[in-house]
This record gives sequence, structure tokens and C-alpha cells, in this order.
Amino acid sequence: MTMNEPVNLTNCDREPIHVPGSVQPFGFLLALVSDFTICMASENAPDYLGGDVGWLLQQPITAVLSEAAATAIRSRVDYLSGPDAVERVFGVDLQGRGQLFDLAIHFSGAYLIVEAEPSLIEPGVNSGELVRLMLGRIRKTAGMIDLAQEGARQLKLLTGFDRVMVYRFHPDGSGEVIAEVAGSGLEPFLGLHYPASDIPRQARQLYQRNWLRIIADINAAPAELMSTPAHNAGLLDLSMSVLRAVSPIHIEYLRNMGVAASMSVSILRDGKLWGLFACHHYAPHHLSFEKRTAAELFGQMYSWLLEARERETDVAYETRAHQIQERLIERAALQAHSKRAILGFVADYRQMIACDGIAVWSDEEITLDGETPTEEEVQDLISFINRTSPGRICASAEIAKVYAAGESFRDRAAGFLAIPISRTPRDCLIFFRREVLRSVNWAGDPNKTYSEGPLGSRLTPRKSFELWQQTVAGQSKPWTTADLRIAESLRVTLLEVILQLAELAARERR
Ligand code: BLA
Repeated sequence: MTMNEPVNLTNCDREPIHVPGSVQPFGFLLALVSDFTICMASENAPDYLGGDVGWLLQQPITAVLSEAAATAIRSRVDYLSGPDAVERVFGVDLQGRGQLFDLAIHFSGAYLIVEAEPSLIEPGVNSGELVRLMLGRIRKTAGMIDLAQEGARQLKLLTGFDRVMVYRFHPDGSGEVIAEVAGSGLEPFLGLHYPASDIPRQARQLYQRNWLRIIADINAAPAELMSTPAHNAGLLDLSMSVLRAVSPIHIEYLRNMGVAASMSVSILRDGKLWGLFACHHYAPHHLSFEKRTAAELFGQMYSWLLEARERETDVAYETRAHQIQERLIERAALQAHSKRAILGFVADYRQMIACDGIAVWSDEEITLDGETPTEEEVQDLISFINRTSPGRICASAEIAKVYAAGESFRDRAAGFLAIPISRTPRDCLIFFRREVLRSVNWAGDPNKTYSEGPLGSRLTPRKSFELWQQTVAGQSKPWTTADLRIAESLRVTLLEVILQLAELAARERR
């Protein structure tokens, strides 16, 4: 997509949101070349610094800022060596006139970017202490959802946004509101799913590098970046900027929802974007840089805690599966016949791997439990599996994609995980998961109507939800690597059980 091609609903994952050529007007931006001469400035810089843009451009920084301010900026340059490094300085008297600014300083290519916004001193607020208290509260929670709910509550208290949600991404880039704290009378979004396109790929990549963005007022006209002829402000990469102007598509989406200000704080796991704290306000809402820094720090601490918690959950899931498996081996040893040993443990298998139903086929006999295809359908599926992947575990979260006949029962069993359990073909365990759509309904207000902007009704929560429904039709929850590891271990165990019982039977016959 070229810079000049208009953005619409089909090309928006290619919208170059990192080079908007403008900033939000709650602060101003200067770009300096290596001798600290200004080569770009946002058109609103004179509102804060006096003079006009024509004058600012090509001035050495010391002609515009006080010596002390220029020194404060220069002294930070040495700390900017790592990728994506941003230095912050609070309460700098930029022109020696008693007006204090908070600064964010970083390199974009060869340019030193200085962003400044008036310091908002909040008497009695100690951000460090606030974050310390917030962490104390979230550490007391148990489980991932409880953690998310308390995290949203704490962030709402810190920031004063009308609504704070925890939005979790799925592997396909779509997402789900898993926790929400909203002012009374607001339509709930908890439990709603949205397609990947609502937070397009390049935005997700950006949010992995830059932890926080705020849109203080969706109606505030962006301030264009102006430059001297030798430079091109339209190409200036603002990925790490704090003032970066926001995609017009996203602004339209927010406007349609009646949202006037928004903020999101990234939640990362193992360096990858796991989710976001998504915050809405129904009037313009600006937070001091200090509070935003506190919110960001909270997001980082939250991410570490989540990482530790999720790891514990994964370990607990597998440990429990292994315990069930050990009990199963002990009990199998008491069985006289392998068929009984295999068919008799359906309830145990179901506890090992999360599923909605299971089919077990052993020695020409089939047992179905929970939500499954019919016996006939299962038998056809088994023949297919034995033909296409004999002796191997095979799994899919979208059955009709790998097995066309699965189309007819995909609402009951959109996902399957098959474990072969004997040397003779056919004997196997198949875990089924229902179509994800069946467990999720529209949770918003059915009577609520949304405004529409130039791009029509697509950019509303309800339409987004409908689109998500279309994109996940025929899919179950994905099988995780933990599921597959447990399946492999179960396969080996059941093979051993069968072998042992066969040996025992042979010995008895002798
Ligand atoms: C960005 N879209 C975003 C952001 C969120 C959402 C949270 C991050 C920016 C922010 O902090 O506001 C989406 N917000 C949601 C969702 C909920 C919510 C799903 O509160 C659910 C309750 N957006 C669209 C479509 C396109 C699109 C169809 O809905 C494109 C075709 C684009 N969204 C889009 C872009 C950005 C974005 C380009 C990046 C904005 C930026 O950082 O410049």
C-alpha cells in the first residue's frame, strides 16, 4: 500500500500507521539532526514555544530551549543505544520561564525525536506508591480471570477511564473481552469476540514494541509535522513515539461507539502480545505522562505475573493428566482383558484432555461419551484416520478442512484429536470439541444502536462480532501443545498397557 492510497476496510492491515506524518496535539514534537539542529517540528510547536514553524526549523536547539533544557536532552542521548529505547525526563523548564514539560526522547533512524507535553502535577499523587499498592492487590488473586478482573479494576482506579477491559488475543489474531470494569449504565462487552481485523496485524506488532498509547480526544485535529526541504516528515517512523497520531479507521470505530478517548496498555507473554488493557472514556480524557508511565509499569508487572501464573497453570494441567494416567496404569494391571482396560477408563481420559466428548474404539467395540458424532460417523472418521495417518496422533480444530464429510457434524464436533492405541489399525481414542460459536453469544445490549461514519456499519461492535462469527464458523478451540504432549504420553502408556495384558494372556495360555 502506498502512502497516498486511501485507507479502507479491505487494505487496513497494510495502513502504515507508524508513519502518520502528524501527532496528537496534547504535546509537540521536534526532530533533531546530529548537530542538534531542528529539522522537523509539529505545526503546533509554536503554541508551546512561541515563534513560528518557519523560524523553529533549522534553529540549533539552544536557540529555542534554555541551556539547562538542552543539556538535559543531550545528557540522555548516551542511554539511547538499545533498540526501541526511550528516555523520559519529567518537569523540565524548557525555556527558563517557569513552564514545566515532560519529555520523551528517542531515536527514529538518524533523527533524535524530542516529544514534550506540559507537566500535569497532581499534588499528593505518588505513582511509585500507587503501582506498589496495585501490585499488592493483583498478587492476592487466584487464577487468570480473577487476575484480569482485578487488573482492570486497579487500572480503572489509577486512570479514571469509564471502562477498562482485558482483551485477550487468540492464535488467529482475533480476541475476546475476558474481564471488564465499567461505569454503571454502560453496555457490557464482557465475553464478546472480535475478528483479527479490528486490531490489524501491523498494530499488534507495534503494540508489542510500544507498551502504551493514548488517544486523549478523538476530535482533536492532529498536528502535522513540518520539515526543512532536505527531510521528509511523511516518512518519519513514529513507532516509539508517545504522541503518534492515530489511524482514522480506528477513530471512526471509536466515534461510532460513542467513545471520546481511549488508551491501551499491552500485555505481553514471552515477548509476544498476549492481550491489552483496553480503556474507553465517553468524554475527552487526558492522563499525565507520569500516570501513563505508572500505567505502563503496571502493565509490565502484570505481564510478568501473568507469565508466571500461566506457566503454573500449564504445569498443573499436565501434572494432573500424569497423575490420572498413573492411576490408570495401576488399575489397568488389575484387568484381565485389554478391551475392558481400554474402554473402562473413558471418564479418566476426559479428565486428562479438555473436550466436549470422546469416542473409544477397541476390539470392534465403540464407546461414545459426551457430545460426539454418531457411531456411524465416528466409524467413517476412524477409517479415514487409519487411511491417512496410521499409527500417528492427528488433530485439527477445523474438521471439515481435513475431512470433508466432517462438514455434516461440525456443529457437534468441529475439533478432533485422535490417538491410535494399538498395533492393529483402527483401535483409537478420539477427543472432540464443539464448534466455538456454540459457546459464545452476543453479550451486548440488543437494543443498542450505533452511529455510522463514512465507512458504514462495519465499524461497530455488533458488526465486528458478526464478522468474528463468520470467520470462526466450523472451528473448535485449538488443541494446545500441552494437549498434544499429554496425548502422546497417553498413547505410549496405553500401548504398554495393551502389550502387558497381551503378554499376560499369552503366559496364561501356555
Ligand atoms: C487499534 N483497535 C485498535 C485498538 C483497539 C482496537 C483496542 C488499540 C488502540 C486503542 O488503544 O484504542 C479494538 N477496542 C477494540 C476492540 C474493542 C475495543 C475490538 O474496545 C472491544 C471491546 N479497526 C477495525 C477495523 C479496522 C481497524 C475493521 O475495527 C481496519 C479495517 C483498524 N484498529 C485499527 C487500526 C488500529 C486499531 C489501524 C491502530 C490504531 C493506531 O494505533 O494507530
